[in-house]
Amino acid sequence: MRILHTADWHIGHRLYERNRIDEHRQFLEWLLETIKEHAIDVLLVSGDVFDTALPSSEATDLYYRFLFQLYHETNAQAVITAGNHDSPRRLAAPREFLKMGRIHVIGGIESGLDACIITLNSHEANENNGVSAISIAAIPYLSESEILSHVSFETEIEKARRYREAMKQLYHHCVAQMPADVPKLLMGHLVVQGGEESGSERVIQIGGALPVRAGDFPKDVNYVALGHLHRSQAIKGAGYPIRYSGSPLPMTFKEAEYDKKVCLLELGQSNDDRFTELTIPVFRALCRVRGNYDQVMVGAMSGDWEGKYIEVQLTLEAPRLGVGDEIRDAFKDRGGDVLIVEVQLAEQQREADLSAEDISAKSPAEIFEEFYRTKYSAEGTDESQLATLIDTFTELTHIASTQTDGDPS
Ligand SMILES: [Mn+2]
Repeated sequence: MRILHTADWHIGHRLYERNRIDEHRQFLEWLLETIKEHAIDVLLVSGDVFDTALPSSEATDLYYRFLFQLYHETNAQAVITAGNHDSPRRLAAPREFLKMGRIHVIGGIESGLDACIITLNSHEANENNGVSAISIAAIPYLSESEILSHVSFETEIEKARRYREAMKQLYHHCVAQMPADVPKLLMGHLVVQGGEESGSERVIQIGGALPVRAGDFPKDVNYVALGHLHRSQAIKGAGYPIRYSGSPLPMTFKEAEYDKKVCLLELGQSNDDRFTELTIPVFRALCRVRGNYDQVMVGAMSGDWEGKYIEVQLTLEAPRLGVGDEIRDAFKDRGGDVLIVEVQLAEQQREADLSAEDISAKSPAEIFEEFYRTKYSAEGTDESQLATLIDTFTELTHIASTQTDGDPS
């Protein structure tokens, strides 16, 4: 049985006001071809289908056209969950109708956890190494308030612990409800400790809730298909693959520095599973150009910028009027579209380099203290309050670094 895992499509996303619908259209065309080519039985989409809770008609149209093609042109079934960017109710509104097309959509958990457990049968059991059914816990994004009842006397630390504990219980409950003798897959749209953010995720759990750890997921599971972090990555420590597929499009210029992927899982008999990654083509290149004025202009005039989006990080000795337009025009002459010109004065650049050096020599508590003093300097620092805060901060970092029942590497 062949499973394809993807997440964080963010259809409708705009990059500096540029519409990316063509990139999404090309991705979904590629995805459909990939599903056919690899004879995929089940497509998993682990949240953030759309970029906003109220997607445009253009974005909605693209999504439903894809679902129709998936139904019409392939034998694949699909399981789609809501992420923090989606409206759970809106995404799940056509669920009964989509079910007729082998597409299962889970928005929220208001109908109970058992409604999130989906058992799928394969069309061609014999061709699929004898694996004829799988069970999937399709858990959508759950906010802290959804999963924790409000108890006002709890400290923040207790609350954070309870979130982690609640998520752990939730997955254990699901696995306990699943048929014993079929492969088990878990879905989730959350942060698992050890995962690397890339800055575009809008992670709101962190800071409040303690992240779930690899070791919190139940045993006797074949694969965990995660969404939320946009960088494709594996989380170690469970004895089976826990993967973030990552987003198919780079959401920022920084994210364009690594490959975008979908995950292919082939379930075999007696846990003989095979896992591979498929690299998604780049539909529109995102390029970063750094340097002083001369370097950037030479780069603009000598490069091939046709169809590319460009971020320029320009270092100037002194402020200079109209420099942004000059740079935009230079790239435009060679087919490039400059989305942003970030100007930094050489003096600031040197200061930034210095403080970056500084930071690596300091302890987290020292950095926290500095941050606090800078942020609240105008109000005058309450030293005893600051001392208490530093103690709490140290305690928290201590908890984070000593609880190693998972493998944080
Ligand atoms: Mn996302």
